[in-house]
Amino acid sequence: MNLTKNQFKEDYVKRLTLTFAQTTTEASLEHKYLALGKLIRDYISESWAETNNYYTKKKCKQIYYFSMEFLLGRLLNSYLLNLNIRDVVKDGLRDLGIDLDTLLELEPDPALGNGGLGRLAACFMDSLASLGFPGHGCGIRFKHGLFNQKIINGYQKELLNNWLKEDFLWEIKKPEKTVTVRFGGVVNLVNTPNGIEPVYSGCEEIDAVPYDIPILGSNMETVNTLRLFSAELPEEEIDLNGLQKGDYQKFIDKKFAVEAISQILYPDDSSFQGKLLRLKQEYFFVSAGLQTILKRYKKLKESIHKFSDFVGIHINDTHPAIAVGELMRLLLDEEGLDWDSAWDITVKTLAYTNHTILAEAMEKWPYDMFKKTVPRILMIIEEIDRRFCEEVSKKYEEDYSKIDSMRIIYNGEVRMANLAIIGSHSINGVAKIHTEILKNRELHDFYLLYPERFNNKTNGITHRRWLKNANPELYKLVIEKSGPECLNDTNKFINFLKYINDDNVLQTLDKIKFKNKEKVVAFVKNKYNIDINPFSIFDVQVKRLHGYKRQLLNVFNIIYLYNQLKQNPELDIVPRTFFFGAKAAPSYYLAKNIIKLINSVANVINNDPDIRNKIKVVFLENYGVSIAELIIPAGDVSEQISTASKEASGTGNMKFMMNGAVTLATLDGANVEIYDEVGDNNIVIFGLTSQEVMDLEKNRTYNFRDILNSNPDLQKILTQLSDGTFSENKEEFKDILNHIYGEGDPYFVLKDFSAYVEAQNKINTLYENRRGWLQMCLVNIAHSGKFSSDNSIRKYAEDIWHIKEVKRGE
Ligand code: 26W
Repeated sequence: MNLTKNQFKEDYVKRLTLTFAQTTTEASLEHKYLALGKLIRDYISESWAETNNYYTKKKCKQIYYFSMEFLLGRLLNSYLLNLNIRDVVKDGLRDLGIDLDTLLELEPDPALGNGGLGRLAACFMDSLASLGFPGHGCGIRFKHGLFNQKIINGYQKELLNNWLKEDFLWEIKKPEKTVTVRFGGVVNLVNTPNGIEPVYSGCEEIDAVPYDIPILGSNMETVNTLRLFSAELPEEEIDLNGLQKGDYQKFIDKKFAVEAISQILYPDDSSFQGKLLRLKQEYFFVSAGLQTILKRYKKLKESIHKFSDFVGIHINDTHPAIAVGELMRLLLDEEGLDWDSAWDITVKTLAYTNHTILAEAMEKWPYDMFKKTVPRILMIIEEIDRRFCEEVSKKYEEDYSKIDSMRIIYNGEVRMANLAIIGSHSINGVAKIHTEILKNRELHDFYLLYPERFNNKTNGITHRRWLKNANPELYKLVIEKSGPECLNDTNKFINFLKYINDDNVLQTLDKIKFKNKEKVVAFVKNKYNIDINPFSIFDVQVKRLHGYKRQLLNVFNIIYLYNQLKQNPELDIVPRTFFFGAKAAPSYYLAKNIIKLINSVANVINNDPDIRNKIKVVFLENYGVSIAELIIPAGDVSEQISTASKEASGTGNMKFMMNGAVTLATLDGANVEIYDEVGDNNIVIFGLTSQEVMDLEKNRTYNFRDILNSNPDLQKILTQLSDGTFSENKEEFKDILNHIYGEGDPYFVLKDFSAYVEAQNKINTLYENRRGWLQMCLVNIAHSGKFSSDNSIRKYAEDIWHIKEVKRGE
């Protein structure tokens, strides 16, 4: 937008005075922040209304991205950047004696997601709006987001996240757009003059109250909507439940049970637990979202048969897969369509993305729980299942194993992935290798049945948040050198390659990285009182803690290095600082035990004078989007070391690459594509391949003892886990030891250990050649544009959603 400094100052002072009846000198920092936020909201509002009106007027096909999680991160700085007024605002505030960066730090970071899946949804929202696509988000307004992690004596403690403690600036409550969601009760199908109709009795009805957050595009005209629903007790219920009769307890219990639905985000992204409340959450936002979409559709006055020409709905993993049943219900019961028409519309409207192949994370609901909670949906799913079996048996005749593997209801469970696949016209994985594994192994039978539905959409990240906002100096350099065409097309980052031999550019890169590292040094000193060396290699592994992500492999190498340095303090290595940031699911004991190990190892190493500060270990508490924005720009080495075949894609790998780090990786997920882009000389690859892992798993031929017996270094490390080296309590690391000795090292940590140590040595050698290292960083940055979520979204738009960019002027 066009805004002069003086206009901004005038607007700001006015906003502050009108809202808080204070001048800039009297106002508290909090009020200064709030006034700025409210002013920016004003700036956005007009375009927001215009965008919506335009979409309706032009009847643009709109996409709704249904996701249980949206890990947005702070929004104020993004809004300023996308409005292109950050510099004006910063200067204007400075004139008023206010520091913008201090205000930005006051914004709460809404953590409405666990990790990769939720952050991907947020990147996609940004790209949709920035490219001018009509695409909105739909999810839950959790009162409490992902827990805040506190490390106490090395252990993870979970504290309640309370991001709504102060008003959240960016949401607008829309009570008039409330819809009703129905749970439980009994449904009977009765014959009426209008045909068969479901009659409900004894159900529970809940209000889904929408809160809208504007998603502002960098194109400065599109403002899409993220609509999050909150569960409330309907007003009539308050009466019925006895407020007037004085029966307060009953009322309180009921209100509590209803509001529970949007109280808290499940913090587990590693194992499916089949909890009733989670099923209710899923149905709650899916039903509310679909009802809203249908209401909007009615305003277009188009035939319901054309629904999928105007609406596309994307299912982000299986969490919203119940949409298949709910959309069928709405079309059959509310719109009065026949089965075949309803089914045709449903499949054409829905598309599904798979984000994991870990068996323990697959959603399978107990049949009885499903039936009690959403009886009408179960009836419909049973009919879908029956028809599906009929169709498949025509094709495969008596091959029952095929039918059993694909049908939805099986063994007393409702399998949500199967439901999503059968009810969608498109099924995609999130990286080439992941999609291949889906087609050839996990979902092979489905692939044979519906080959045309399967496609790959490699993940991406928004360079606006992960470069422009997190690392503004590097962004400036890339744009300046690679040309303005980069602004609209990150593929043009590749022009940066021209500077591969330009010493000035290489030195600038070096300086920018160093400054970013100094910021981290100051943060770590201030927060943990640990001194770290900005000249050391910043080796970073930040992501959820999970066995397959193998933080354990990283720690084992650190212990190995420690042992080496103890034996030979003169050992010539480049100083290193190992950073970890990771939350563990509260009930995931192995993961929590690994956090304790990292902290215990850190404590010993950081305080051992023999080590002479050659290595340091830092655990960054409460890793989330905000910490990521600090640490990723400072990373030299990006640790992407999952057991091959297990990480669907990864997106941290792309963020580090874009910020000029060298990837140390297995050939897993999108690492494979990063490798293909930058080539063998600009990445360090090690370890088992996916195929090798899958073969070992299939043949069950892996025996960790074979490795252990021939590797004294590993023997020593495992011994140290129970001999008092890292903890006085010799039982301290029993979950880790059991993971190796009891479970047989399921993620091949020991198997890949030597290769990893060798790869780390290679990093050391590469880093010693300063110029060569900087050239690698440059190559990585230049190729990172390929992994912008703008590219991913363009492909979703073209191949799956069939939507076009909207230019309002035209
Ligand atoms: C237990 C319920 C559950 C199961 C799976 C909750 C959450 C999940 C998610 C699907 C896990 C997830 O976040 N997957 C990650 O998705 C990213 C975005 O596609 C990928 O980059 C990661 O590789 C993948 O692990």
